[in-house]
Amino acid sequence: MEQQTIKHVLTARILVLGDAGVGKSRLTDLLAKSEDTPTPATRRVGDCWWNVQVRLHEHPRYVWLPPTPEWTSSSSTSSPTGIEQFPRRGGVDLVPHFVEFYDLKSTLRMPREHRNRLYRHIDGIILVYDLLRMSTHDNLHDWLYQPLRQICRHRHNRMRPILKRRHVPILVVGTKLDLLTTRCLRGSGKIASQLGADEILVNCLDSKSFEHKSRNAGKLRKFLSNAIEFKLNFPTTGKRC
Ligand SMILES: Nc1nc2c(ncn2[C@@H]2O[C@H](COP(=O)(O)OP(=O)(O)OP(=O)(O)O)[C@@H](O)[C@H]2O)c(=O)[nH]1
Ligand SMILES: [Mg+2]
Repeated sequence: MEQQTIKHVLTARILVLGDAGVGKSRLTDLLAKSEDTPTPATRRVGDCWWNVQVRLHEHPRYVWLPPTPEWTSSSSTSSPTGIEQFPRRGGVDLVPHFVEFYDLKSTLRMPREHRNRLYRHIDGIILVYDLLRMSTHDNLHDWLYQPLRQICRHRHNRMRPILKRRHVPILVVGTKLDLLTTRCLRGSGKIASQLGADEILVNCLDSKSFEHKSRNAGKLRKFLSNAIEFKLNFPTTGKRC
């Protein structure tokens, strides 16, 4: 296991976007809650424009171990030389990372330049809509446009949209599942299938919505790991690390 000090722990930044009142803040409370950050005071990080909450995420990283020769008898049929090929061996290291969730305070009108400065450092995006108001789902395309432009320009050095290629990881969350009485889900018309992203439907008021080993927790873990991979593969140049 690699020796790490707190100074070496990388931070992935996740943007939480959606219309006012869809449940971004309640959802962020659930996402940032962990064994290490059980109370709001332990996970809040100050920022005047954003509600920022932080948690730890253990990212599995595959490590190769040095190859070791395995000698077999000369009559062995598995290798014509009597020596097995040097088999590659490996194991999985769990590397801790900080994850910061940036939840927009929609009552504040933030200068565009200020927003863009954050967007270029974003490693994952969570799009939030209210299952009872499908107009909030349709507005997600608009929410995504500016952050994607900044990420394309500063992480991929491209002006054109990169949704066909490896884009920044995106997770779509529909909230207020507890209040939903009829099915209003539209399958292929949904933004998640257009983006090839995972989607989670939740009740943000239920503290068990992301319970350990649940399906939602699995999707969240996969998304956070993808965000860390994105950070490592497409680093930004700038002051933040
Ligand atoms: N029943 C139910 N209520 C919810 C759910 N998610 C959020 N709410 C309620 O919806 C209201 C708005 O939730 P917030 O989390 O403040 O919404 P927001 O997107 O952060 O809103 P702004 O910060 O104004 O943009 C609050 O009264 C929440 O308690 C949910 O899944 N189920
Ligand atoms: Mg809020």
